[in-house]
Amino acid sequence: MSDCIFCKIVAGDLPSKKVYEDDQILAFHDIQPASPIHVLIIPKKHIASLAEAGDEDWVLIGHIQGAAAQIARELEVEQSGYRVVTNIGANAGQIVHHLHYHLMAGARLSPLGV
Ligand code: DGP
Repeated sequence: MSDCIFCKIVAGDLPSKKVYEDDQILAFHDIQPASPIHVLIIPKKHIASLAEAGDEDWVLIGHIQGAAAQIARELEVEQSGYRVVTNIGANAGQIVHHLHYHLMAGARLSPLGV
């Protein structure tokens, strides 16, 4: 999508601090980190959110989850713990409408909730 920030990052039209990349997904540091380590993991394919994912996307989404665990290992936060979360829609605070998983670590994270 031409007006999607994350599609522009995938295309290389916007810079990012890459952590991991393969033919299907990209991971990079969040520009506004909410924790000492805050990485975004996205599919290269434009999917607006988990709610818009189709049956054909589940393998890709599983791959993102696996990559999250691998990245956490490489960032050496596996032992201390980390969070992987995706926001869907307004109540969850989704701002960028390209599916992304936040990998957050490096400090004791606040509980999920309101
Ligand atoms: P969400 O609220 O779940 O839609 O989170 C979007 C995240 O994306 C937010 O933590 C800030 C981050 N973000 C927005 N624009 C950019 C950008 O251009 N580059 C990077 N690296 N992160 C961005």
